[in-house]
Amino acid sequence: MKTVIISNRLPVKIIEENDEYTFIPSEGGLATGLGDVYKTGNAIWVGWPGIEVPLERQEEVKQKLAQLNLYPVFLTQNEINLYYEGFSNEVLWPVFHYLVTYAHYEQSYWDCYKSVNEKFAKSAMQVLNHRDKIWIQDYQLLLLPGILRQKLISATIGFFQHIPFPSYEIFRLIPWREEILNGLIGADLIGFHTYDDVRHFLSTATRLLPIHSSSNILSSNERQIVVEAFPMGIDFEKFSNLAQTHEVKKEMDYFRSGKDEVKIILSIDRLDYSKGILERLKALELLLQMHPEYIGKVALFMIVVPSRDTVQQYSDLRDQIDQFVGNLNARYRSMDWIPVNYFYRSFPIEMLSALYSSADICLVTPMRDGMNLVSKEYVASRNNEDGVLILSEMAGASKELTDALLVNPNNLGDIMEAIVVALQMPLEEQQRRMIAMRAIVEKFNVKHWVNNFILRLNEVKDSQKSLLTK
Ligand code: GDG
Repeated sequence: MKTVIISNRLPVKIIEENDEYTFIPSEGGLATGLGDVYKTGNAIWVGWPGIEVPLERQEEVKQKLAQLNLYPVFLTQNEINLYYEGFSNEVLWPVFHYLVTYAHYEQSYWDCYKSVNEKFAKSAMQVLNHRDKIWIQDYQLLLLPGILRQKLISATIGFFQHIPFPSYEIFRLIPWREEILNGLIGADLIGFHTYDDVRHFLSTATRLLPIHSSSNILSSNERQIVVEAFPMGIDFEKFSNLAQTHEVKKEMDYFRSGKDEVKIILSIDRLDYSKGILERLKALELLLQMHPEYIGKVALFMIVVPSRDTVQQYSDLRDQIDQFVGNLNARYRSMDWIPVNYFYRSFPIEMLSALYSSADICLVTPMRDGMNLVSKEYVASRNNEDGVLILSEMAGASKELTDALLVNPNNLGDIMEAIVVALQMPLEEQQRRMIAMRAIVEKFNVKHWVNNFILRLNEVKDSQKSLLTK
């Protein structure tokens, strides 16, 4: 019996040099957390390797990935366009983040989403047998639990969704809503980051499908499906240790030099309309208008990592950010100070760590976010136990990090006031809050999350078996 993880992307970085592919294991949160599971001989990870591989080279890629316990699902550019950029990112992503007017309900997206989910099932079946434990990740593969259930009736299938699950009123707008739910309930255990997502899913499923729920258990055709919250954690030790390395300390000294009189506010996101980047900039503008005493005394370091910018809404957002930052800086800057230091690129993790460690305030204000790992990474990096986290109520992380300054991201005045409170917060209060948050982030780390999910999946399956034998 082995564990099979299935996600849209394999946890690898690809280097293509002189017509030669090299695959390096990636260090993303999920890959780290699952490292203990998939790097052992008794597990395998199935997913798209991240590039279009020509037919004649697929065997070579398969063999290279096999050395890392990975198994590829090969996708064409057309499939990436329709299944990933189309259905996943232009239908599911906006609707699940409550931005329904951004959704494009294209039939061709849906058709391709179905066929790519089938393709994942076909590839997975090459390595699966009915005694394996299957753990499917995220919204790109909502149909996969149901497809695999039909092929392997007694399989153990877990599913975890990393983004929010919306309320029934929102979900029911999707033209293919029943099919999506029927796909999901092929799993034995369905996990979300928060209890609110669980509630939304249970009420949506019982209103749209002929199934019942009792507490957090759905019953359908003699099968029971357990739905629970598993708030994802980070690799606390990695972020805490990284902040103490010589390399990061050197970056910090360099970064902080000449800024003794300036308080640093940090913001880090992928380019996404769900992250509230423009609203954050507007709150900073409000601060400079209402509290001119902070002009020259506060600087925002804003990193936006390029993402999905082939999609119109994303490139529009990038243009709006460019314009806003340019305008704000032009109006407020002086010869030796600038309010917004904006970077549209990604940084190596050491630089990220130096920024987390140097920032007096971390400003995380998504309009909606499944969890938000940046907020936890900031907390883990604060070995001195100082610093203030301002966190949106709409991020899953706000349910755990209750010692952050919690704000409604739509209320610019609220964000501005939280910034003022943070700027004036005495060190003792910063430490009291940070110590409490660090304890939570350290304890409920990513390994805890993985172990907890797998343990629960085993329990759920065992209790199903004992029900059947009664
Ligand atoms: C989805 C859900 C949920 C960022 N900039 C750089 C960089 N990053 C890393 C951060 C962090 C990750 O990217 C972003 O994670 P988030 O959780 O904040 O957001 P999403 O990408 O939207 O993730 C989210 C998550 O899944 C997990 O379930 O929390 O709600 O939307 O780890 O450190 N990493 C590097 N350079 C950068 O410039 N190396």
